Amino acid sequence: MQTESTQVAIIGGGPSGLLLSQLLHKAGIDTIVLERQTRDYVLGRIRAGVLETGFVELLRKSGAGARMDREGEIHHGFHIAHQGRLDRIDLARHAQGQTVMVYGQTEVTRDLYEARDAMGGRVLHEVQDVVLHDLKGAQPHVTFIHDGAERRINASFIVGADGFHGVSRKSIPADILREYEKVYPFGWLGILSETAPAAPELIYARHDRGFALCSMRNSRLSRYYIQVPLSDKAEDWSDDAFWQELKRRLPEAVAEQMETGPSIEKSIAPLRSFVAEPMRYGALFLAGDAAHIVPPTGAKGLNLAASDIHYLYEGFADYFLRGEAGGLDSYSAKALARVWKAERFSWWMTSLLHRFPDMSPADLRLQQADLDYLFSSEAAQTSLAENYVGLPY
Ligand code: RFL
Ligand code: PHB
Repeated sequence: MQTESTQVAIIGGGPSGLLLSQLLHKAGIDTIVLERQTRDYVLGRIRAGVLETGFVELLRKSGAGARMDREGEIHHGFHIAHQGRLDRIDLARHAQGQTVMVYGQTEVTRDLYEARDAMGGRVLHEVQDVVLHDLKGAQPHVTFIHDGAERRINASFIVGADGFHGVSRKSIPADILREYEKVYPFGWLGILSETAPAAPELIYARHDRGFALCSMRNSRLSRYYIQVPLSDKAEDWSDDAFWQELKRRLPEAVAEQMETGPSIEKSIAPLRSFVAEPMRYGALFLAGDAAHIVPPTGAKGLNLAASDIHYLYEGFADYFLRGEAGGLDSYSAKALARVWKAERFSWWMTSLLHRFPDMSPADLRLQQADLDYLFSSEAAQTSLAENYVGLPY
């Protein structure tokens, strides 16, 4: 069997794995990334669109931030539509000048792949049957099939950045791993269309018919979502039906002047809160969606992956460059402390804005009161803003 060695073997070539690989390479630490899909498949997934300052800084530090700085859009606030009103959260004012960057995950991933190519980084695509071995032993290693041949990589450490459905988390023994999960009784139907965004800033809408979101990728590419029952299928929603339902959930002034057009992507994502603890087992470290999932309402999924990668990068740099293991030893506790706060925020924002099927009249009035309180209290807006721009690492 062909065997090679590296300092850090990374399972998963999504944003978490690529960002870590790129940062470590720049610090002189060797990595190999193993990705199950083709590069085109990874780049075909339409996901997150809002980046926190921490993510933006990490991407710049990795050397892959130039196009984001040219093409990304800085947003100073966003809107919440409710009870016929359109209220604004002023991020810059309530979060001490902090803002968010609107730049799609697809573009981030493309930029990271190009940066990996430019540095001669090793990313193996279409690997199959990845198995993690000897995580608590003397020679941690990974075996897999690539180009029809069985291969082995010995590594000092293995990072599981292989998303929610990956193998890494499942390699932690069941008596060690604790999983916490909350599944929501609805999903988001999302479309991408080559139309001008409905408004210059994002609009999150709470409506009796269900939640809606107007987002964007750039001045000619819009991303819209509507809350739908889990039993719905994307292919059963025509573009016309989507636009009609979206408009019903938005303030009239927004709906009336909105540009519509054919969708170029349409999919349904379920909503879930999930955390796996601990995030380290021997030589294995979990990062990003492999360890936690949030419902997308606060735009935290990709941003949480970035804070994991920041802590891991610092830990590996301390270990390999300075001989100190403290950063790696405290990784799980440090990452989880931030993860749970983002879980809380995403759950709260989801609860604030969605129509749950079992809501009683009392629940509805409480939800309205939560929104009324938010826009009557500077303290409540500050709390929302500081979470939305991202809690400090
Ligand atoms: P990813 O992006 O899932 O990447 C993991 C990679 O690992 C590969 N893989 C394997 N490779 C080798 N061997 C195996 N056995 C493997 N199993 C899996 C996969 O092919 C994949 O390439 O995880 P990562 O890097 O941690 O990044 C996390 C983000 O992708 C995620 O948090 C966000 O996209 C979440 N998310 C959203 N976040 C937002 O902030 N805003 C959004 O609008 C938003 N929309 C979404 C989303 C996640 C979705 N998923 C996971 C279904 C919409 C969807 C549909
Ligand atoms: C998106 O643009 O895809 C997006 C933006 C904000 C969210 C979720 C998704 O909260």
